[in-house]
Amino acid sequence: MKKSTMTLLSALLVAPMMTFAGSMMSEAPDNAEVYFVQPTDGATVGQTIKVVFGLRNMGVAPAGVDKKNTGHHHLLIDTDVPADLSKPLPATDKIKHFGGGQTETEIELAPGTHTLQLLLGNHAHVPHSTPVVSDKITITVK
Ligand SMILES: [Cu+2]
Repeated sequence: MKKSTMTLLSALLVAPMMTFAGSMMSEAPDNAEVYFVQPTDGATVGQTIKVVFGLRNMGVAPAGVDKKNTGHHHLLIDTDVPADLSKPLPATDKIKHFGGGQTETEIELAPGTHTLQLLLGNHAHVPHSTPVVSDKITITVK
């Protein structure tokens, strides 16, 4: 057998196993939905903002708890959803984790226009295979 054929064969055998072992993603139901209860899109708010997270057709579980059809909230502030959703979400000033299973928070923002978006992550902070992400809302802080 030629070396190139062997390489191809081993790649074919190894690739599916690596995909399985390497993926930290969880499945989400098709009708899963994450949204802001408050604030609403276009709202004008003070500098201390109560944010309430809504989730339909899935449950909230703390980080570390691997239970089907659950996840925990991540609040994206003035940033886009990361391009690579196959990895755990970083924890930054712009990506806040609610790994305790919290469904609301209070944030402080400077006066001006800001965007907020919610993205659900699984037990390992990885977005689901079909990402459960809210609309991006814009608020004005006075
Ligand atoms: Cu997280």
